[in-house]
Amino acid sequence: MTRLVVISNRVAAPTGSHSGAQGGLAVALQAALNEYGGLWFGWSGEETEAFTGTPEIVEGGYTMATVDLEPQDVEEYYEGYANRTLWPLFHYRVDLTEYERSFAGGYNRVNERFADSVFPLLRADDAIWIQDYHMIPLGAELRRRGCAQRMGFFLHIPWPPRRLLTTLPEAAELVRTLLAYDVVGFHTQEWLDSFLDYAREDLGAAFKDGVLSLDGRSVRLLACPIGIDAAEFREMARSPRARLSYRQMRDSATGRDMIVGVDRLDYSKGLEERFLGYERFLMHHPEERKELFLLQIAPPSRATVETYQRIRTSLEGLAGRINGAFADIDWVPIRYVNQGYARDMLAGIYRAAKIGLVTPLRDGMNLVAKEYVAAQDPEDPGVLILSRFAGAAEQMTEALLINPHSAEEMSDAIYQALRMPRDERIDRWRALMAGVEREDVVWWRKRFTDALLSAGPVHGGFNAMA
Ligand code: ADQ
Repeated sequence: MTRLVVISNRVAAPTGSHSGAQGGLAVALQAALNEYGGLWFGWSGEETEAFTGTPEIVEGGYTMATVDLEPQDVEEYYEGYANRTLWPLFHYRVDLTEYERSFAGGYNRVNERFADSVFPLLRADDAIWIQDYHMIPLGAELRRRGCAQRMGFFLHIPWPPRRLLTTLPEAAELVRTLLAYDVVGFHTQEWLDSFLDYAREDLGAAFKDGVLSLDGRSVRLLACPIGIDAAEFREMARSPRARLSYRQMRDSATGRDMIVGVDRLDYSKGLEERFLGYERFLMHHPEERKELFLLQIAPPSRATVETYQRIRTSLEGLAGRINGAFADIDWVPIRYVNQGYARDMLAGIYRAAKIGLVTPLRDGMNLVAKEYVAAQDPEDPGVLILSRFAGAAEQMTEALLINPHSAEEMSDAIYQALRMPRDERIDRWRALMAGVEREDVVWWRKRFTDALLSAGPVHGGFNAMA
């Protein structure tokens, strides 16, 4: 029977405990692998003095195989090319992008190392699904080693506009490696179109019926928005721990309305702009001011990278300034917390919030927007305020869509959400929830694997995944 092989930078253990894997992607992939078994390969998150290439194997609902990397690998591949070159560039932040040849060299070296390590674990009839920007050239490396299996790639972050991508010295090379796959998936049509624009205009690729052709290779392009496990999340919102965190939030709110933001501490999430938009609201609506507060949960990520240290300092300053200017003896406008919470507790917190403020400057998808909707009380749902620049905005058109750069738009949307009649809140929520449930994580996985399956000859029982 054909196995699903998932390859991504970080992996989560099959026991259910996360081994450092972050966020929604880990949850989504774990669900797929747990259901069907298979192999998940990636970096352990650990360092070693000398790379061995021999993966450590952990068996459970699926097989987890991980390798350690050398310190120089981590510096150039992970902290360098992934976090300081591709992440900012693909989020349109050319101003923060670092163009270092050593980073590009390290990135290619580590992808070669991953290919060497995983190659012996592969079977002829595997279907291989490679995830995200850390591993763009891995498919090409595997093909070079003789892999003929079906291979797909999914990008979890935006694809930048052509003019921005051309600032990357290795752009053409990187894009050509994507031709090694049978299917390449993006969250939205917009990211797909940007990719297509570059491939056609700069490389002379042809495109017909969803298939891109270049240099004698063809690859199917797919817009495939990731979802959440909506049913699980809805249930979780009613669990005892969620009810407890819901009550704690309601009690501590003392009758005030809560706005919630939940994000990794990352400059792409628009946290500074969010604080400024909320500040604008406080300035423009003094009569409403003490009726609400903002809870911003932002666990630090990538703390060794300087741009992340800078944003952390800047946010602390901004929260301090706003609280200093507006707080009263019985009220603080911003509660700013830097820790992670268990998912069921998060569900209770979402449910207690009258407004979900999800305002990234650029985001591949954004799962928090979907989680917020799934956690709401159907009889008295809160209002989602969502950035137009999140991939999620393509699906979630019944949210209050705003430009996150505009403090005024944000302030107006907060006001509109606070005043929104219950009937309208219910109507909008029902439409949003229908989408979150219809296009959930199972739908996403199936849409991608179906495309991967139909891309090549069917071996064995891969159909069991459908
Ligand atoms: P991220 O940038 O990590 O993901 P997002 O999609 O919002 O962004 O997922 C974050 C996840 O982390 C959510 O599931 C959220 O609940 C969780 N989380 C955040 N803060 C938390 C906290 N304090 N405690 C506990 N959990 C917390 C990348 C892309 C996104 C894309 C996903 C999946 O940047 O655009 O949606 O991958 O493809």
